[in-house]
Amino acid sequence: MAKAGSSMITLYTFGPFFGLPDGSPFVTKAMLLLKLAGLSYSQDRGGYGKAPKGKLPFIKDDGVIVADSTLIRLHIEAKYGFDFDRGLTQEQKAVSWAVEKMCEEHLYWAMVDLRWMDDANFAVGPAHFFDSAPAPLRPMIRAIVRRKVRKDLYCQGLGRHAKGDIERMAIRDIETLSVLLGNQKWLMGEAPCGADASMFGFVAGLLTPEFKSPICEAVAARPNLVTYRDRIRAEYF
Ligand SMILES: N[C@@H](CCC(=O)N[C@@H](CS)C(=O)NCC(=O)O)C(=O)O
Repeated sequence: MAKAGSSMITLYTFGPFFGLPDGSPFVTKAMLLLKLAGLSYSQDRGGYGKAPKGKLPFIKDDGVIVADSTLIRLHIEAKYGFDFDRGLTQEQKAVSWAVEKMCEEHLYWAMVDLRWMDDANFAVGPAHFFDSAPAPLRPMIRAIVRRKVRKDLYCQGLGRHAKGDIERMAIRDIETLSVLLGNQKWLMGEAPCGADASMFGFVAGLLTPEFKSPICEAVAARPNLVTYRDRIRAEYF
């Protein structure tokens, strides 16, 4: 079992955007997983072009590459013996896994839709991901990537629905998070579990004031989600 502090871990990120630790909820999740496990890491913003699965995050840990935030979690658990869900009952583990995957496989796509497909949100948000590209090429790069994201949304399925329907379904996710969190500090009580890393990434990402959407308003209208974001941000970032 490797000891925390004995390894060199590099986390490949997009970089901080919109006042968030990273523009991506999955990268933010990986950061919080590493922090919760007490592992120090360095960040490298230059990894997207060599990402083994074409997505961020991925890590390099003593030369071993692990791509995907959930596989990073499993790697930390296996290599460092850190159990993110220690102390949880089987039922709590099952619920927290379901919550995490609701965020990542459903709410995420609603977040992509509101950030990328709404013209005003795109202009204040993802359009800036390409600010470092040469000015004459920027409009073309923005249009190409936006077209790819539209196609991803269509292939995933959520992008086939009307905007109002996407919003109604995403707000059900938000209600679920708020009800399950209740008055607790963390999703499953007094201590963080694995799903909190993911939930924080999405709650924080939806609370950024830049983006205008009923989905973001639904998060902002739930004080327990706002204080959850504030508390974790203050303690870990
Ligand atoms: N299942 C992956 C999802 C990661 C993901 O979707 N990353 C997005 C950013 S939020 C990405 O890198 N997208 C770039 C692309 O699709 O080209 C994980 O958990 O790490």
